[in-house]
Amino acid sequence: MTQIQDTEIRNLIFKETQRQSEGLEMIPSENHTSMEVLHALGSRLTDKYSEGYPGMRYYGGCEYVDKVENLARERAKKLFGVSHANVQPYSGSPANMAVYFALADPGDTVMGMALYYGGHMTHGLKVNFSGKWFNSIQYKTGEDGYLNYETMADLAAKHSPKLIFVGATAYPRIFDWTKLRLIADSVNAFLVADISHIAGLIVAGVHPSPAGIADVITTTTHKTLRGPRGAMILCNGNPSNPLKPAPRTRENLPTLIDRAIIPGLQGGPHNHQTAAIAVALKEAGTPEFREYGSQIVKNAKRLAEQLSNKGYKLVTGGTDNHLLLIDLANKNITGAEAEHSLGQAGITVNKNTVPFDPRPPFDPSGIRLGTPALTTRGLKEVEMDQVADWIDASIKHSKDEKLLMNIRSEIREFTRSYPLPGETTLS
Ligand code: DSN
Repeated sequence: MTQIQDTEIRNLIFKETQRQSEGLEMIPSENHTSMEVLHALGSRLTDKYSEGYPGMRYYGGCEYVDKVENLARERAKKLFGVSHANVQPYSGSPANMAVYFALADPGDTVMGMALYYGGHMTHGLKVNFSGKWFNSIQYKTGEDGYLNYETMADLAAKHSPKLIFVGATAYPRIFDWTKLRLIADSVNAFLVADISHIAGLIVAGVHPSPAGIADVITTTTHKTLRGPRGAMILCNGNPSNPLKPAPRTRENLPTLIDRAIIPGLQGGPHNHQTAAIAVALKEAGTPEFREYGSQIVKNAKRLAEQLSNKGYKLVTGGTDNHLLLIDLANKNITGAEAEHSLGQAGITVNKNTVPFDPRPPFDPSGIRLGTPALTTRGLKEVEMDQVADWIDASIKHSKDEKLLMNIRSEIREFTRSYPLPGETTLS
């Protein structure tokens, strides 16, 4: 394990590793990175300041971090099929903030998917910067849980947003980028695709890519893409000197984005994070990763089928991607209670609102769960049947602590056959 001499922290790292190893991590935005990614994160690159961009830094000694960042940028461009990549955003929210900063002014009208219908805070939630600093128009799903493109088009026509954010944290279906482009074009808005949840699926070819359709793509790097915590902003256009301001045109997107990150919002890039992103991007370019992405979806579909057969009400009736959103209203249990009992059994999920949820966000009706991390450990469809049985039993018998402990033991035994990446033994 770790060489850290600080025993308090070392023990906590050990405990967390053990928790992950002996349980089933099913929060759909989480994953298990490779040891190569972890090694890059724990490297001396963390010591280096390098404000600016490769070849244009405000600090000396950047000859190697320049090469690291260039490698990350080149790999991102190739993998996603775009001409420009900024790999410096510290994480997803700062990446999205940079896009607003680049393409809109405070007070401008922007449009995004409501958090409680599957969107993200930075897509215009009233208490987030995106809803406080901008005139945020929020679209919802229809009663069936699907995005309704006609309603979105009407909303855009009515409000003429300057930019439209599309992307989700709890939407189990495919995005139709072409329809979304038409909506954005109808009001001359920039279209921003936040693919944080589905980036790995896009790379694997099991979800359509917005590259060449959306104006800007943002993504975190630690979800289905299976890299370190971090984010990227991708676009096309002609980069010019990021030290000089540029008019807001599509041609200038690279410069607008780069200037929004620095000097607009951030200081020194996290070079250890950039190196780990580069490593993850190389891994994501392999045939094994394509196989992985495709298996994530197969596993999610199988789990959806099994849980539906057991009477669970899945939002939209199933899934096209890596996640399931379950409305527990018919199961006489709240999302928070289910999160708790599943946690006791060793299955980590999160409580989540469902569309038109009658309950409040902190005590919602549903749970959100997904297959990226389990698929990394090598679980396939047949194992999803067992996982569905454990989920069902833990929800049905949520008050039976003895049963939950028995399931926990079964899961602990089961997971010994599915080690975390690089894990041989815990002791
Ligand atoms: N926290 C992320 C998620 O769980 O989906 C979104 O930022």
